[in-house]
Amino acid sequence: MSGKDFTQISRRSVLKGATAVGALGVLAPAWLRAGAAHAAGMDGEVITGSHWGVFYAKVDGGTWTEIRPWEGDPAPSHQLPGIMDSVMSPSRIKYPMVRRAFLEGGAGASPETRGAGDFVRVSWDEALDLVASELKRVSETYGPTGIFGGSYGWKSSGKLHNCQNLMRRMMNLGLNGAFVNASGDYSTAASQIIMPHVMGTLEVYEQQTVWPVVVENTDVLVFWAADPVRTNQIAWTVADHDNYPYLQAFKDTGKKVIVIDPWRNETAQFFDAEWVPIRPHTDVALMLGIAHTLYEEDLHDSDFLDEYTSGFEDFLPYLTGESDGTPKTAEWASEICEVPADQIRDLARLFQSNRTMLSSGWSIQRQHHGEQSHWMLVTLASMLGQIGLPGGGFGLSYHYANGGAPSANSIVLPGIGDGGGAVEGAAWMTDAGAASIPVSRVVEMILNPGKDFNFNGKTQKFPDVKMAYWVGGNPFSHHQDRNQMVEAWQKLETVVVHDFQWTATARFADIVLPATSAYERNDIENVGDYSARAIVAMKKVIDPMFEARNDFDIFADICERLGARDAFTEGKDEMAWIKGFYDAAAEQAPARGIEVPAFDAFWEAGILEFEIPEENRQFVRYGDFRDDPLLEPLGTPTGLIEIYSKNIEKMGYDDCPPHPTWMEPVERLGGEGAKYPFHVDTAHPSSRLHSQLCGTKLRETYAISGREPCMINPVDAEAKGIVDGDIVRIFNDRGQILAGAMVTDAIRPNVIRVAEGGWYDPAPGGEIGALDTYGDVNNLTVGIGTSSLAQGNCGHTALADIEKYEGDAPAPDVFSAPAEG
Ligand code: PGD
Repeated sequence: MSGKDFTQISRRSVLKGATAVGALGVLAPAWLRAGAAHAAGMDGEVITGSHWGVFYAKVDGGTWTEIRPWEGDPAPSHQLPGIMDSVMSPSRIKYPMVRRAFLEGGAGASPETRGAGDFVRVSWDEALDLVASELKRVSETYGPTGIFGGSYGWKSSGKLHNCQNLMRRMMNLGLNGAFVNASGDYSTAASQIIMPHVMGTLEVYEQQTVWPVVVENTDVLVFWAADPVRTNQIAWTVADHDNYPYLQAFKDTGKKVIVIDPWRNETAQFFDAEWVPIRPHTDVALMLGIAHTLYEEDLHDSDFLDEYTSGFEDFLPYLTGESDGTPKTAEWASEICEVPADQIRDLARLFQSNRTMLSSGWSIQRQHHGEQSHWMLVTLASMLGQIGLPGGGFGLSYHYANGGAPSANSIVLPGIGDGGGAVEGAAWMTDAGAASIPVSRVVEMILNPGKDFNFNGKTQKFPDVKMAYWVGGNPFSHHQDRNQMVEAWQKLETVVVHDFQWTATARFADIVLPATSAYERNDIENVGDYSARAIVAMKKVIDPMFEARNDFDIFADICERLGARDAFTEGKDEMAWIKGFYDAAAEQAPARGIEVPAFDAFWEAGILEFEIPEENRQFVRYGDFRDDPLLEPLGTPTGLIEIYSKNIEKMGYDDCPPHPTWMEPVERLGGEGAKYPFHVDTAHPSSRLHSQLCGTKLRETYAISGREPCMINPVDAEAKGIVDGDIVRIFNDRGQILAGAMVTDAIRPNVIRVAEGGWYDPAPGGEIGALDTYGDVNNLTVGIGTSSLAQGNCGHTALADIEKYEGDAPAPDVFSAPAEG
């Protein structure tokens, strides 16, 4: 892939993608054409938007026949054809379905049959009555903490059909807020708790020093566990892809790019970068080794540390070894991270003698003791003294949603509210348990009601949850330690899921409601999480397939049964809500000195673009703070960068000390007692968004022998007798999966890589511990929290072994719909 030129691949590659998928048969299947009959009459081409970008959809006789990117997209995602296929795929949920044992035996009956696919089709009325009566029964029987409504996930773009807000709106207005919520996310849980202590902001979702400044000023660009070429394809709102021309521009300068990662990722290949194949989970050690060299060679910036940071003097004895007898020298670090000591010292000198941008991804905080990684990165950047200088310092979001793309002078859309939010800290919660848990603790909560848990300085009790309601997420993909999760789910009495795809989460539910996809309804969204450079009318492409309904209408009907319909809908229909959001945003226009069209004109045009002011092309993160730390203090207790945090010291956690520290993870390569010889890298996929689109024909462009690919180094493959294309079994004490071997020297020895998001597909029988026939890597990962501080997920922490699978491998069975009963 090296040598890829984004300005040239752009639309061509998508069309090529379309051809590739077309070659697999992009023609609508027979059942779609039958289902499309009721959509007849909608013809022509409409504009809409998605996590993958803005695009046009062509409809012929009510059937969606073509997809092509918006001309304003500089680098359309090759995944676009998968979107069209997701609407038509055999894994589409067509009707309301109820698990047979639940229907016949009542809530909680035969929980071990969850996941077995034995469903009965019911009418919408039956299904909605059942959901409403379960909501009432569980809250009346178990009180306000009986229902879990912390449903997390990447749902679809759109300000109205935000199914998670809609679900909580139903619970707030229909159940008086009596549900357990969740805080944080699976992406950045550790950083978004530690960074406010260190920098006074979340950091991970903030604007970066913008790309034009980086292209012009940065001499050494370091991607530390970051792969922007792959991950900027998608965004939380609608992807703009504005970073791609800048990546190309940086490449054209010929300046130095270093990628620190166990695999030579797509970004390393694109830049033909210097690759530092670090041992996974040892980045803090490498950073300490670099920091020690800076100190030892008197290369650190004492003036910066004095003026802009607090607590370096308390960290220093740890760095030098004065406090624990272990100097964190390059040699010490090398032993742990397997980067040669000379190279560590060279990196220190290179960073210090050049304008260096340390751009980090998030996987290094999505692991045991993940809080330490970004804290140490900030400490290292502080010692280099370039924070707040053009092109220097650190950035935690260049790889996400096109962070660092200059921001437009835009109006910003509001969205549907959740109707009030759960009442955290209310009196009734203190006895019953926490009103909200850190999101990745859901399984621990279900398995341990009443147990104390720590979180960012507070101790609370896990509530006793009996019912879970999930919309817009796939926890049977995103959560760790799958078998422990299956065990927890068996404790629940009732599980309700809305989705448009038969994900494992839907298969493990009792009541499954078919939601519309984002392409079967109208909505509105900003384009570009950071650039906000347009607003797109997300126009309905086709009528809802089969019996799919909008989450909004489903929840309105449930609220009707709970006596809260009017409060829920406020008497407005879909287009009235959308117009309301637009009109509210339009009120910002005069203050911004811009004019925007009236709603009808906007809707007709389909997209409204905004100018990027010149000053926004010069933005330097922490430039103001650097100019005047007294007038522009950080939001930390000292107003400075906290290398030592007295607040964290007061919490007294032994798994999160008050300054950045190398802490052994629960398991790692080279770690004491490491039981298995391979680290499993679980990076994000190239041709899916988490688990989304795994059920589409796109899979046929990457699956190996029908399974999720597993990268393995040729040396390891030879030792294990594995060749390219073999079906392999990867296993540890937590679980076992099948995968397809991809032998490549792009991955370092002793590390194998299986992307997260492969659909969980336990072999027939489905008992706990069953072989997963497709390759959901979260069968192998640990389910513990990062530490008492953030309680984030450890999705990248896993050691395992691998072997060639002998015998007849069971075929994956998850990419179709269960029988209609
Ligand atoms: P998605 O596959 O995006 O995964 O976890 P997340 O749950 O977000 O699931 C979204 C689901 O929502 C899909 O099933 C989709 O069909 C459904 N959906 C979309 N639109 C709608 C709608 O309008 N209505 C309804 N009802 N449903 C809808 C992702 C999570 O995984 C994240 S964010 C991260 S960063 C983590 N990454 C890793 C990792 O790197 N490594 C491991 N091992 N594990 C991870 N897990 C986390």
